[in-house]
Amino acid sequence: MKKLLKGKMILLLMMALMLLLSACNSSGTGGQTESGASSGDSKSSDKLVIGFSQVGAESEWRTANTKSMQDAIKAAGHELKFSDAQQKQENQIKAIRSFIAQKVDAIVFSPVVETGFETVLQEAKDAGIPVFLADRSVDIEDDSLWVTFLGSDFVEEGRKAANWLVEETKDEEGDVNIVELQGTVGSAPAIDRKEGFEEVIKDHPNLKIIKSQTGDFTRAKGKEVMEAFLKSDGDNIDVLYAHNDDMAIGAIQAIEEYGLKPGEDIKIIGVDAVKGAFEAMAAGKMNVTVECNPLFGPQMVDLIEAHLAGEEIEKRVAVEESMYTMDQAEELLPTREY
Ligand code: GZL
Repeated sequence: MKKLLKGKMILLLMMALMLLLSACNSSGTGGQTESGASSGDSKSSDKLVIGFSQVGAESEWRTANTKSMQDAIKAAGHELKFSDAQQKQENQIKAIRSFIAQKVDAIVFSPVVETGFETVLQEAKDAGIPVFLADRSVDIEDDSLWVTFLGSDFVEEGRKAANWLVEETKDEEGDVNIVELQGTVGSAPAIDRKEGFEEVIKDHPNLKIIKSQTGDFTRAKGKEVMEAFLKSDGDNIDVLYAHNDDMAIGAIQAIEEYGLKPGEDIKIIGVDAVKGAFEAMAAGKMNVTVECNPLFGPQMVDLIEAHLAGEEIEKRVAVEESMYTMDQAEELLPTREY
């Protein structure tokens, strides 16, 4: 009798142990909690295949952004399929179609211009592949075509540039003649940085944009267009507003070759806050740069993993940024990551 009882006790204990083990196993594998958020690891822990269609390699900013994205995707253990569009829209459309054909888990896309992507983004949606906008956005009504837009507020960057100039010239008599090097025609940063700058200077009639032309975000084109500005208005130019530091650096070369002192005879305003701008400011050749932070790779990977794990994602996620002036450059230059 005793033996029978003992045997039953052991059986009951074994059954209880098995029940306990199976309960632990189900709660530890990211199962849903009441709140709907995933329990435990709230991100997809599977190895993902991520297609990344990048604008190009046109600037220091872009190179740093590409590295940030590539390093973050690799560090998270995911596979990256990368495409450099060389600033051509048709190459981005081809790349996205290729990612769809390869059935990637997610597409990250920095649109070279705001329009002309509806069809291919609809194709990605029809294929059930989520699209994440990085850096630049698109001008499309149907915002179901992308999960989120992670990037800077370019209009605010334009306002910051203009507000610095308002403060810098508040005690000056007469007109302040500005030449503007715009970014890539039709791109979100070019459109928005112009909008933000003009929104501020419209209340200061002495601040006048006398020439404005695209330098396509590159040093070479920035230098070429600044040479033309100097040829037509050289001694009448007080300020350069460049939509990125690379064009400003190209323009600085043109100003020196023309025989004027950049940073003194012509004040230089750039955007991005890349290392080249800090070097120019430390040399006294540039006055201010508005930060546009490219190092959001880890943040983008977090957003992709959270979305694929079923979490709600904000439609718009802004990148926090600052502004740096000539007097800060020497001290900050060694600390700059891009
Ligand atoms: C801004 C980015 C712009 C940079 C340029 O987020 O899209 O493109 O300002 C780059 O340097 O070419």
